[in-house]
Amino acid sequence: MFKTELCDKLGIEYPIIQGGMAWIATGELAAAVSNAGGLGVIGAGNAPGEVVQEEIRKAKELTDKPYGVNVMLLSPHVDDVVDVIYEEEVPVITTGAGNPGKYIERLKEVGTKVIPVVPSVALAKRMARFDVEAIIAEGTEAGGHIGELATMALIPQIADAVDLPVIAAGGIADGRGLAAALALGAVGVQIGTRFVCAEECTVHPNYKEAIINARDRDAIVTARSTGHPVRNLKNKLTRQIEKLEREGADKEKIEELGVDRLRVAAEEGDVEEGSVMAGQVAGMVNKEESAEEIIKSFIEEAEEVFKEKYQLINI
Ligand code: TUI
Repeated sequence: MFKTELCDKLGIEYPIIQGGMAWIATGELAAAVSNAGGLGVIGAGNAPGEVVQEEIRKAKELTDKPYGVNVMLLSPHVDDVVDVIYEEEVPVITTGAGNPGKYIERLKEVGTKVIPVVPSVALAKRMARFDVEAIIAEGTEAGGHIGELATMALIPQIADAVDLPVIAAGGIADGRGLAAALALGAVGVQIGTRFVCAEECTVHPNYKEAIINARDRDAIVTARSTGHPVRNLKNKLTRQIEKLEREGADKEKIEELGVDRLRVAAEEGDVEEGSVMAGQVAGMVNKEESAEEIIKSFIEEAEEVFKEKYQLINI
């Protein structure tokens, strides 16, 4: 009903990839999204190889469908994580915060498809020189570590610049966003914030509640002065960081305040002292639902958009 070339490329039913969110996207969530017809993705973040392997094995037990792992290329364990991905013959990896170039040839041996996440045209062009399957273009509306450009401006520019399928990320939380992304030249979407509130997501319930209670202007950017801006929900931590930035504190001091804070929010459930990373769409996520319900609603809403458009054209 709603196929694009991404579905054929990855062997999935719907053109929806789940964001590989560190400390949040476990094997359970990834398997649930894959079982619902999307591509579920385990977030490796800064975790050691053995921990990522455990999550991969969990996902393999829970689904026979294709799934992925997000490799955070700044992780101190990245080489071990790539060894595990090779050993487990993971079908797809998405990558963030760097260039996966040096790993690609080896991963091809076991059939792993590589999809880098990029925030700019220059980086998209650099990744396109390698044997990658597609590019995820992530706009500044996304949660976590972000680039400068908005999704609306980024997608068409990357789609024009590279001869690869483009997947849109950042600022998309429902079928209207999926339809818009396709109109801009994307072949699919990556969804983070809405999947945090999936029933199968094992993140601390306080984290989900913080997103459900968030309003339109609550997902703010902190740590801009460090050169590594992060989008997270307003709380005690963001107020502390903002105060330091106003006072012109050293980059090191501000970065120190952010260390380990995602774990504090996601695992311990301390949503005041921790970093509750979430996208600008947090205000659109108003309930907990199963991964299947989320994917179904995306598809039904996007179909509705195209049906309405089709009617308009024919009036
Ligand atoms: O990676 C993200 N978002 C993230 S990662 C994260 S967890 C984390 N934990 C500890 C330290 C750092 C992160 C939370 N949110 N988004 C994808 C993304 N990738 N955004 C920007 C980039 C990117 C940046 C530079 C991709 C490539 C790149 O290349 C640089 C180069 O020189 O090759």
